[in-house]
Amino acid sequence: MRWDDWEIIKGDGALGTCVLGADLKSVNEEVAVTYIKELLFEHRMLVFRDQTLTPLAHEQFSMQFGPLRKPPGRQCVASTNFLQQVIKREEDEYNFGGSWHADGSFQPHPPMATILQAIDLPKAGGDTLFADCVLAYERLSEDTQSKIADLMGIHRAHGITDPAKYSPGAAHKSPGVGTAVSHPVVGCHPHSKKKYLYVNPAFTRQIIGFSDAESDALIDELSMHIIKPETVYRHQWRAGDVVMWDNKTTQHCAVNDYGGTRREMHRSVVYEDLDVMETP
Ligand SMILES: O=C(O)CCC(=O)C(=O)O
Ligand SMILES: [Fe+2]
Repeated sequence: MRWDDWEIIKGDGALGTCVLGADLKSVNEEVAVTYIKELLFEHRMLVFRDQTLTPLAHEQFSMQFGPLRKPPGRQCVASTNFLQQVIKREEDEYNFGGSWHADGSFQPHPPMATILQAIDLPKAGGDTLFADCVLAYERLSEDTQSKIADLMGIHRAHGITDPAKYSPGAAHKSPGVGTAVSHPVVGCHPHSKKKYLYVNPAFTRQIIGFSDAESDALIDELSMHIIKPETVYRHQWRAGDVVMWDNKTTQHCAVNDYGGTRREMHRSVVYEDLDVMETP
């Protein structure tokens, strides 16, 4: 089916827009890529059902949106240069992405999008939660919107030295590792121009100019606001699902509720060309 015949299904709630009829392995024209980008920037997250992407096809599909980068120290899927394997084995306790976060917010230029494909799913559980940070911003009171308008947050990667002990709370309170970077608390999407909240409990460490106590309180308040049920979509994975999210205007959390079972996903991370970086 051609891109202009795809069916776009969207409910009234946050996120979860489904694109039906697309076969991502045959997306190779610029016009189709541009259309997917427009859909992504408008809906913030897209669910493509019934896909049959080989690892190479997943990588090639992703590369059409911008340069790919692989997080250092992670193994690539065989025959690919950038496709990351996200696996939780039967014996593992820690799951990758198990606390609320925006990918790479600790980087000076975080990725534009992430494209995740289900490879091996548990029989039950293993959903991913997605929060709509544009809707979260719009649902703030005007007072809060003006209070946070010019604030900057410091982000830093968390250092998981003992994954089994890792918990979202512990990550938030830990000093973190790596270089600190700062981003506006209220971002402005470079393409849709929509404002979004950009604070997450995994990587946002401090609000510049606030005391530790004030800063913790505001990060907690905004983080809790972002993950209210009205702003969250819960994706129950099916075999063949590929989910693509705008990494500025959404946050996500992989639910770790399938102990003793294996789960495997393939993941590509797309960056923007440096000349079109965000200008909040
Ligand atoms: O495994 C998942 O559902 C999501 C993991 C995650 O945080 C990511 O791929 O960025
Ligand atoms: Fe993630």
